[in-house]
Amino acid sequence: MVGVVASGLVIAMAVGFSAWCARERSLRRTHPMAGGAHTEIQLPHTAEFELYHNDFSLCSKKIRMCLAELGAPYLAHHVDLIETGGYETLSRRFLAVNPAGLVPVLVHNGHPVYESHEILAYAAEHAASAASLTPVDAAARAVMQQWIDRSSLIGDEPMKALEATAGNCVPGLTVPLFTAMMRDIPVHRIVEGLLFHRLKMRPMGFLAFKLLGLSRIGAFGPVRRLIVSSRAEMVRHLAALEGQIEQSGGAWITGSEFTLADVSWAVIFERLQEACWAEALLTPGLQAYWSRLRARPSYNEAMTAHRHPFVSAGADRIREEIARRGDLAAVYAL
Ligand SMILES: N[C@@H](CCC(=O)N[C@@H](CS)C(=O)NCC(=O)O)C(=O)O
Repeated sequence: MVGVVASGLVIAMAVGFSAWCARERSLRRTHPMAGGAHTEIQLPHTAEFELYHNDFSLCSKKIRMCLAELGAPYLAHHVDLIETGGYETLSRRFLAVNPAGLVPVLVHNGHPVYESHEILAYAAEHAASAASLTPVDAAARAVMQQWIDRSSLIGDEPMKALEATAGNCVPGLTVPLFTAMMRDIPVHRIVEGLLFHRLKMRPMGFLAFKLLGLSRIGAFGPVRRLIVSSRAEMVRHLAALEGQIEQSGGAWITGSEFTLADVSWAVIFERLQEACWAEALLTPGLQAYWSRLRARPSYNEAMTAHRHPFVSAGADRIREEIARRGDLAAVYAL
C-alpha cells in the first residue's frame, strides 16, 4: 500500500514538473536577434539611454567603457549571468528586452540595440558628446573597423572560429575562471540553464566545469585542447595588434587618436588579467599599451569599479591551483 502511494506521489510530481517546464518554456521563448537597432520594438523606459549589462561580461564592459568615454549618462540595469549568481538572462523580464537572452543591450528611447560591436558604433553616433571616438579620415575609420572586428565576440559558437577574432579566443581562455567561479554557484542554478537556455552547450559546459573543478580541468582533453588552441590564436592576434600599434606611429590603434577600436581591445586585456593570463601573454610593448588604456578614467569607471567579488575569488583560486603545479599549471606555462 505504502509502495503504491509513493509511486503515485512520484508520478504526480513528475507530471507536475513536466507541466511547469512546458508552461515556463512557452513563457520564456528564446531566439537569436539580429544585431543593430530595432526601431520596431518599443520597451518601457525612463531614460534616453538604458543599459542592460553584467559586471563580469566582456561585451558589457565594452559598452560601459564606450559610454564613459562619451560621457553619456545612462540608467543601468544589472542582469546576472550564471557566473555571477544565476540565469537572470533567462527571466521573463529580461527576455522581453532581449529574446536571445544575452547582454549587453543598449536601449535608446525605448528601442533596443543588440550586439556589442554594433552598439559601439550606435552609441558613438547617437550620444550627444564632445568626444569623438570615430576618426573623420575614411582610411583611419576603416582601420578602426578592422580592429573592432578582430576583437569582437561573434556568433553563438565563437570557439569554432578562434582564428577569426581575439574576442572568440576569450571564452576558451576564461574556462579556468569560469570553473573557479562555479564553486560559488549551486547546481540547481545551472539546471535552470539546462531547462531554458537556447544554447544548451553553454549550461552543459558550466555543469562540467563545476563537476570537474580546477584541479581536474587542465587534464580533461577537450577542455585542455580548447584552452591551448585559444591561447595559441590569442598570441597570434596580440602579435598582429602590437604590429599595428607600432605601424600606427601613435599611442593607439589608428595612431594618435583614441577610438572605438581601443575600447574594444581594452576589455580583452582586462579579461586576460582577470583570468590570470596577462603575465604569460603580454609582451612589454603590449604591457605599455595596456598601461595607457588603464590610465584612462573610463577604464576604471567601466571595469575596475565593477570588479565582481566572484572574479577576485576565482582569480585567487586559479593562482593557488597554479602554485600546486598540477595540470592547470602546465596549461598556463605552455
Ligand atoms: N556577440 C554578442 C555576444 C553576447 C554574449 O555572448 N554575451 C554574454 C556575456 S559576454 C551573455 O550574455 N551570456 C549569457 C549566456 O550565454 O547565458 C555581443 O557582442 O554582444
